[in-house]
Amino acid sequence: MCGIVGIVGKSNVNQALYDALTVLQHRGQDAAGIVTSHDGRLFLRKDNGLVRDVFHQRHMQRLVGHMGIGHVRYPTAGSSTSAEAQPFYVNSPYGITLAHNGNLTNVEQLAKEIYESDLRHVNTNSDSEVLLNVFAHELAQRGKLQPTEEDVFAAVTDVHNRCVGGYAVVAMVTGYGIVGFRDPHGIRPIVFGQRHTDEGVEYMIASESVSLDVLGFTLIRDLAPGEAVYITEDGKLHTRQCATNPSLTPCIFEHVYLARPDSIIDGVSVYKARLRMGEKLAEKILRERPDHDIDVVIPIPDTSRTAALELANHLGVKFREGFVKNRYIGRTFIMPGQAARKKSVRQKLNAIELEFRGKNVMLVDDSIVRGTTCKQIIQMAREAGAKNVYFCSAAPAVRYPNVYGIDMPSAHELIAHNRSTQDVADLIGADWLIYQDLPDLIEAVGGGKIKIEHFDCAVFDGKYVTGDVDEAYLNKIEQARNDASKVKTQAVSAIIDLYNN
Ligand code: PIN
Repeated sequence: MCGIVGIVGKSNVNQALYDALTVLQHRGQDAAGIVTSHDGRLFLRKDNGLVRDVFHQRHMQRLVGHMGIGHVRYPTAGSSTSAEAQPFYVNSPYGITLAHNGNLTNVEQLAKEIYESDLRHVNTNSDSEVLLNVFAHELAQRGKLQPTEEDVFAAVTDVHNRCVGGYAVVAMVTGYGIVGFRDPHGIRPIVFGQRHTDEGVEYMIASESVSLDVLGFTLIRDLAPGEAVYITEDGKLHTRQCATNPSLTPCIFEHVYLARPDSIIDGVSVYKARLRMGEKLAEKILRERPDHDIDVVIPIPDTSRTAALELANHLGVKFREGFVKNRYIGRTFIMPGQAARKKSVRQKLNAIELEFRGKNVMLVDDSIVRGTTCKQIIQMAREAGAKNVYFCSAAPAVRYPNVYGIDMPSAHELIAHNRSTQDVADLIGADWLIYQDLPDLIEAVGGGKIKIEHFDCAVFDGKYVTGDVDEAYLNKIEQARNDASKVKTQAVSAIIDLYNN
């Protein structure tokens, strides 16, 4: 998961891009980058780290220009080098830079085509650089010295014809404008908006509406699946449906925990969706155990709070903050001769004992992925004196990997893969485990004022909306991930190696 932003402004956009990236920081803390364009020149700063650590005064001073794009990256297996920080750059045609959120499922085939047919060199193992080269190649095919919006949209159509997977993209064509586009299933989110200044109208394209709000932009709308928006350097806005068969199946996990609650995705308030998740969970609890003995509902901070609050309301049970999160977790220093140690849950969360002692507590989290964190949290609740520890997940059991840009580990790392609810309850040590039912989650997100019937729910039901993901593909990425973590080879290159063999 990553965050992307693009701004065409009337004055320098460096500060606005920086601010927008800090608002999107929850989408990726691994690397950050900004590129701006001024007088036909590009200015780029990108590196590993948080936005506040990557950009210093001297970098910001260099990032001049009235338009630019930015990116924050989430760590995925094998993507930790600064060379893979985005935006990526390719010099021909025009000088194009690109930032991408998502993942291409046919990257190995594209990488081969780019090298063998398009005669282009890709310098990293990132699928985003592959995507950039496909877009650049297709735009170059128009053979124009000055590309028009028609040329840009035709290139996006060609990208849709060649690229499969989940992708929300911003790309800057130096000296001409910024294009944003969304894959034909609309898996990953992307919105655009405008703000009025004394100098004229400025436009922003971003992963989430919250970055528009915070910077004083008004949301115009989400990009439709397959649609592109092109804003020229002089501030003219064009939109076009570039896919032949678009259909909206957005990633439901954005609502579970990826997106900020104050964002609106495809017209649905993430906050309201989470409230409804809590309501649905309460109904399920009352169906399963009408005579439940829950004394108190306690969220595991932060994402689950909204669902937990509504769950408690509907059960008529007290909602209490039983865990306090340390907002200032420091770096982990690697000492000579020692391997890097992960911060323990205990360093991040502390229990308020009086909320647990002698009580039957219902802990609520947004999801259970590996099950490692919740196991430790349940243990903490017991040590704080809880009589019984029940556990509720606002999402259904995560049983299958994500292939559209969320770093959901390979199947064998998922605690619920090939396991029943009771198996998982036993493994995490819960006295009772309740998962949200998938139809309830779909209703919670898509059953509000704005109706959405179909979502990408692959992590829950194993149905991949792009239709190209089969057992063999999943085995390949599992193998690639293992290789990546064992010998630190890059996931994409391992896929390519497997493909070539
Ligand atoms: C919570 C994010 N949320 C917490 C992510 C833990 C699964 N985990 C998914 C629960 S927040 S585990 O946004 O950081 O507040 O199942 O893998 O142990």
